[in-house]
Amino acid sequence: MRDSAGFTRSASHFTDRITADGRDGWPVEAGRYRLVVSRACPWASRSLVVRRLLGLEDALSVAVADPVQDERSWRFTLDPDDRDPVLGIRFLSEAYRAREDGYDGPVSVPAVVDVPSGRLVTNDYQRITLDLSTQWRELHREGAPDLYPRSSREEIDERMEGIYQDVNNGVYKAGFAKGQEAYDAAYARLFARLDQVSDHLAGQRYLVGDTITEADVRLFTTLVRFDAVYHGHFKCNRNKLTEDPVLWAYARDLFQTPGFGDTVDFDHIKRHYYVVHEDINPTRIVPRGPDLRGWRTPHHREELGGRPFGDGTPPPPPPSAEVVQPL
Ligand SMILES: N[C@@H](CCC(=O)N[C@@H](CS)C(=O)NCC(=O)O)C(=O)O
Repeated sequence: MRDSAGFTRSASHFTDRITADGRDGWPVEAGRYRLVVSRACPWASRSLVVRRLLGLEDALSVAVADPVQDERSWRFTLDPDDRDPVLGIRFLSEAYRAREDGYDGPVSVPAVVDVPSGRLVTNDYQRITLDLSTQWRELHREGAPDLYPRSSREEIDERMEGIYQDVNNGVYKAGFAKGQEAYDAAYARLFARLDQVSDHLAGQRYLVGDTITEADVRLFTTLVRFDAVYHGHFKCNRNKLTEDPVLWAYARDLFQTPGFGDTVDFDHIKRHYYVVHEDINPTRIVPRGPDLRGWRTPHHREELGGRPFGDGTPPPPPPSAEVVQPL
């Protein structure tokens, strides 16, 4: 984009879509794309959960970045030779630069990269999961749930918007607030929304209808980080998740549902936030707590009824290469 001074400002969002009809030049194709994530990142974790629920592991391979970025951002230091074995690159920024010559803007995950050309296709985290649900249908596993059913999209969108503003992004607004007033406002909105969501979930198992939808995936990825990171590091400390019986049971229910908890790596989560955000944690000390064993305890949410996968079935266990150290 050109501004009045005439220099070219790099786009920080790449919003091409991978679609069934290939309208942006990127048709859905098994094996063609690589999803680059950090297991620490809530936005990237959405795509990991959705990919698991839909059974897209074979069709869309995944690269997991080191949870701790350096000054060159996300890097593949968990892989042999510090290089992603499929893309052959050491830093995610290389895929951004393959897409846009000289790119020096933000490098974020999730990112989907075209394997043959090595070029970034999209880092549009709000869109990626919805397209996995609606555009990649042909490659879904048998029994995959419909996470974004047409008949309830309006309600799903509305719930997701409130949760995005006040919860998903709300914790960041509190954590990175530069002054008391901004922090107080974010804190108030966060807990007001969580109270509202908690009331709603007291009487029904999932956010919309009686099955898991994209809205649940998006709420889950924030809740699962709450006590480990947001409560302390981001000062979201009116109460812990474990102190809200409804939300805690809801989060455990999802955690124990195949496709959710098996994507979660608390070690990556904690190290990313506490080590990378030096401005709010200058010692970079990673706290030992909290005790995470409660995630595996019974939640009793089945008593509310609900059909987690609708007419579908739960996904099988993750491929062995993707198994995360269990709690
Ligand atoms: N803020 C990103 C959404 C995804 C995001 O924030 N990802 C974080 C990790 S949780 C990221 O990659 N940030 C860039 C960095 O930390 O270098 C965007 O607006 O595109």
